[in-house]
Amino acid sequence: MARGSAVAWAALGPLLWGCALGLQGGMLYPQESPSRECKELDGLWSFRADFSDNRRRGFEEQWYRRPLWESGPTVDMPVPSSFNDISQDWRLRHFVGWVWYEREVILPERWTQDLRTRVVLRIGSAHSYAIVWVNGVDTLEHEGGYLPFEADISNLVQVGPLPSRLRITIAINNTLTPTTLPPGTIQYLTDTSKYPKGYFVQNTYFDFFNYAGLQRSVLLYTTPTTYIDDITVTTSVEQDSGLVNYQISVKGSNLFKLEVRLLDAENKVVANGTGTQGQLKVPGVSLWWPYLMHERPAYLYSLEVMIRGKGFDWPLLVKDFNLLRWLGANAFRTSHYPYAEEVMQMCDRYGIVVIDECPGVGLALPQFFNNVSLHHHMQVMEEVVRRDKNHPAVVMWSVANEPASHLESAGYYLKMVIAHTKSLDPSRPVTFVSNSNYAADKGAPYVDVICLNSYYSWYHDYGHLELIQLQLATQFENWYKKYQKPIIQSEYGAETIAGFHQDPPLMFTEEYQKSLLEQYHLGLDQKRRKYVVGELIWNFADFMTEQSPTRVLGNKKGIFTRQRQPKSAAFLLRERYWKIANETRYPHSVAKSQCLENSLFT
Ligand code: BDP
Repeated sequence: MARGSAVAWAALGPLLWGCALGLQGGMLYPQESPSRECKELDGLWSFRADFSDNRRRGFEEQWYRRPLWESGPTVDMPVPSSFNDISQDWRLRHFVGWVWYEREVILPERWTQDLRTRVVLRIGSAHSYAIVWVNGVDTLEHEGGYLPFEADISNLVQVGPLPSRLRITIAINNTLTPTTLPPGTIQYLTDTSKYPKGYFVQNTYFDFFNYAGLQRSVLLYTTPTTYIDDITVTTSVEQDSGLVNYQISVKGSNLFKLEVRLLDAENKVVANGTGTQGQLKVPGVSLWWPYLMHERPAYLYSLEVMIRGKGFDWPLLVKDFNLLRWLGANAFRTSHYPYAEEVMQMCDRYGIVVIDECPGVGLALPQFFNNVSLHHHMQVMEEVVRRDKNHPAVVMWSVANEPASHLESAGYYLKMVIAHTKSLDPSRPVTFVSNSNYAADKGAPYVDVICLNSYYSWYHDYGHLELIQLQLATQFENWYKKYQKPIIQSEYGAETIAGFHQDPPLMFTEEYQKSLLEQYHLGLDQKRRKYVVGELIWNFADFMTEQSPTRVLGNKKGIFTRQRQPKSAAFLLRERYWKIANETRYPHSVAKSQCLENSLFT
């Protein structure tokens, strides 16, 4: 955002909001203010994995009733982090079942004595099913990793004599079932000549390691008892004025007076309002604009981002955004689950466009398209939209990655999830990412933008880079002829082991990755000014997967290593992205790329 200029949250075009969220209540990101305090609970928690045969000893012995150390040994576990990579115990890395976290907190006296204060416990994410106890009292349950959940615990902490310590116990189960998102299956291997009794494995149908635990921040925060529960902001532009429509939901009392102030990047008030809904007008508005994006044609170019491990990590986050800016990239898809809220805030600040994807990945088997899954999937979309609706960076929702969309049942399922998402937010396009054939795909009729993953000269025609341009052109032409919709190449890439070199290029070398991308780019350039509106390579950085003969310490399609060092392809992409950015010297483009300095709820 240009400093000193008036600012509104105008996104890429006029937005109309008809949001009717099914979920009760909002999920605002906690921010300190004169009336709200936060207490982060990041740091060391006590931890135990329940290795008992049925994984239920913790419930049978009610571990939540007393301090965890009283029921057996515990280990230190950092929060946020994935528990899998922390210890030297291989059993924990591959553990499936219930793990137990515990942390004691001393609360400020005011929080427990002042009955005009609400105390809320908020968990940034717990993968994948969580039960929370506060001082041994069952307080909260949540299904699904990657999204926040919270509970008002005032009643538990504001009782009688000061509870000097608050004990928070969280049991988390990372088991994936046919109705979780992503889905998975547990397979018992019963051949006793090969496997011990009761032996099972968890099968997943996606290509990343099923990291689990408290992977995002846990915190306590306060609000007054009459408080703002949710804010929905939509924006539009009228000549040089920005129009900010707001809807505020207040809870706790009907006796309140609401004053609304819109602040710019320097915290100067640029518009005022009153009441729970209204419109603010910002004359001479400076619009949010994607990094290096020109207007005609607006084009997304970037990499899919897969965050290492899954524990939220500020240094890594800032490094990744510095890399994105170095590359000149202006977009990514949150493959294949919603990223931490702090990532979304960085996208707003740095002008990075987001295709916001829910954890609808691995919908590979016919049995995954059932009514229970559909209901849960819709609920997850409600949670995603509720959390991310106010981010100007979010330009599109993605409800799934590579579902088996050639199935009739998948067609109905995708139609319903997409329709539901549109009803939650009519202002943004909705898509899912397909790797099906254009003639067979049953979900494509319902999307606004066709997103395609293809791996020419990687998963087939190995080594035959000379085929890419032909096959890519055929792909684009077929899809466009059938649907006449904008298309994004949402994945393409090649596995590359940093330091492997061979010329002429061979698979797995840095030269092969570069040449493959070059061939794709030639193909993309043929369609770029027509209907292809974005190219997202797979992948930003190498990432961990389950073990398999096709993965060498994880997926190596990154243009950066897992340690964020560039492979040769990173320099190729950097050149390409900056060239595209400079092609049109539109005033909003390179010279004046805008990004927001402040998050919405300051
Ligand atoms: C695509 C998936 C992605 C994988 C990628 C690959 O969407 O999650 O990591 O293939 O195989 O099909 O590298």
